[in-house]
Amino acid sequence: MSGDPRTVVRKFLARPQHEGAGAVVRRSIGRFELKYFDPFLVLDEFSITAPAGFPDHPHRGFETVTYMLQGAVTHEDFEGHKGTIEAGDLQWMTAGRGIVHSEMPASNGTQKGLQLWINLSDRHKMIEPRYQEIASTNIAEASEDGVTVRIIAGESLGMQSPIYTRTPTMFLDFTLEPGAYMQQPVPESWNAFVYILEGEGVFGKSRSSSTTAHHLLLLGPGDRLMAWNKSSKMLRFILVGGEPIGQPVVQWGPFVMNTQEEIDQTIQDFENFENGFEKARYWRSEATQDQEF
Ligand code: FJE
Ligand code: FE
Repeated sequence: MSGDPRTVVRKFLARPQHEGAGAVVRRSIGRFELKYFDPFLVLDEFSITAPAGFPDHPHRGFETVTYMLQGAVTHEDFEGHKGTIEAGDLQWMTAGRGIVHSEMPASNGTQKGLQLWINLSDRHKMIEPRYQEIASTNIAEASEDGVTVRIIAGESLGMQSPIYTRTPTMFLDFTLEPGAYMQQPVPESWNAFVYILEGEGVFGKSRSSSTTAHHLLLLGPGDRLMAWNKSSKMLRFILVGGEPIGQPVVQWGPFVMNTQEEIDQTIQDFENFENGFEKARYWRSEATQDQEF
């Protein structure tokens, strides 16, 4: 490879905060100090224990990617789409012009996972909603020299994910045994980050200091990432990259558009059950039907 490897330019520790109804998230992208990392709007490492969860709420203008780490979450939407994702499973939801759904715990104990919000360009904000779901057993996995990678989106070690990414994106889940080293190409024009799930690792340069779990590392320019596990425990992290959209972002909670006018229109559409929110008028999720929120 001819270009330079990417190095770490900023580092954040994601501390727990409350979101939804009693849910706890470690938010890295989307918090005050890092409002947007084009095209990424939010990265949450979430933790929910019943009765906590994310009851009926809308989305418009972006995609949500939910990747389960532990336990299970049931989602239901206003079109009657319903399903449960368990540890290792993936749901890639394109909200497009509008989704209203609930995301609630589906088993005892604590459900953990990652949720990433990926922006859509102005041309794609109002597309039809779409789901892509992959069960854990069907996620491509490759291993080589102490490195195992699960390919959520994009490609690695010669294997490719079937997920279609409207905004070009790569999402790889790496596990490195003690002593292992990895190298992964990342397109030069893309923004990319690492989020550490478990253990500690050295990223970018072999001689840099190591980073532990729940840290987000923003990567600088370059054409690949190098990482080392110099510890005696397993290292697990995700590497995510995306093509920047380069357009203005106006966000109002779960609605992400390009202008304030479009946000005002979206709030009206939601309140009047129009332009994609028609089915929200009489819908309430089964999970929240008997409850008051
Ligand atoms: C949301 C607050 C929220 N992170 N991680 C405001 F919490 C949410 C939301 C989530 C969410 C859901 C899951 Cl399953 C996992 C999450 C935030 O639902 F959409 C808004 N607007
Ligand atoms: Fe949601």
